[in-house]
Amino acid sequence: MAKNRTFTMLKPDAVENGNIGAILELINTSGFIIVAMKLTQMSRKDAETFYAVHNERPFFGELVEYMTRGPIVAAVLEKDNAVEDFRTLIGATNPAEAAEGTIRKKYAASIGENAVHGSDSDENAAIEAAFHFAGRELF
Ligand code: FUP
Repeated sequence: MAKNRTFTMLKPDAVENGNIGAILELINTSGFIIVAMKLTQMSRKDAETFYAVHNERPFFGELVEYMTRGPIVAAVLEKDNAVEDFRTLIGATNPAEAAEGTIRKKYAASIGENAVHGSDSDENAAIEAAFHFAGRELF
């Protein structure tokens, strides 16, 4: 399996709850290398664009409120099979359904505030990384 990249955000609840360090530790010990990272805050327009695929869904307004209420950590991670392996590490969207040991099982409160994002395809990983990082910020 070739080395490839995925994009993640440690969402506002993870930052507010002081879980940046613990989550990055899990990411690193699971074999992911950080190749870009920043603390940043999404504007309303940023969040509406990033989550445009969900704009007809009933939870869209709450999702935008949540994702803009405080800073996030945006990062790009490299590993063999990065997209799929990171989805496994974060666990199901709803933390109540997430497997033991996953980031969402450990650190997420609810489906609406689920601590962490992970890209769902190589194509979306590239789009999402480019949304948050300039070429010179990727290593
Ligand atoms: P995931 O790929 O696991 O991050 O999940 P989705 O892309 O399906 O959803 C993106 C975000 O929308 C979730 F992280 C939280 C929010 N969401 C809800 O609030 N309610 C839902 O029923 C589904 C998603």
